[in-house]
Amino acid sequence: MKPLYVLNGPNLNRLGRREPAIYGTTTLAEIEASCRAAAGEREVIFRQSNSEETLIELVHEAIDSGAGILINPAAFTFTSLALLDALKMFEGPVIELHISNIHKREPIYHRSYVSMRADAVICGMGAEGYPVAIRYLLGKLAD
Ligand code: CA2
Repeated sequence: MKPLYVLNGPNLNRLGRREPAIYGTTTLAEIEASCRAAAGEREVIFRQSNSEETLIELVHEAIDSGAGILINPAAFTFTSLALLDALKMFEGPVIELHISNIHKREPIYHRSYVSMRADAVICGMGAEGYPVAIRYLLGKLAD
């Protein structure tokens, strides 16, 4: 059974420590645990990188060996055509996730390149969105 890739973009390694009013108090390690619990038997490859290049290489890895992608691209959401191009090469389900509700924020956060490829977008559910997205991916893969 191919794994699920859960990819997290820049600064998300600092979750739980700064700006709790926007991003909550859950750490990325706790989010990882919630993803693994939701995935059950399905392997989860959970990664965070501050580098666009590394995230693109992880998408390439998923293209070769992943069943689905859950990605919180953080700031690369709004800037990275290269990440969008990589995701377009992936044939399985792609979920874009944001902890905060990006549409409630400044206009600069409203235009997502990644949404042009994502099959579904979750935002504003806080860290709870991650296990919801994992369950959705498992359902899609079982269809
Ligand atoms: O809400 C999200 O998950 C975001 O993807 C987070 C990004 C932001 O650029 C997106 O608009 C929405 C920023 C992540 C910044 O990471 C922090 C981590 C801890 C504390 C403060 C910021």
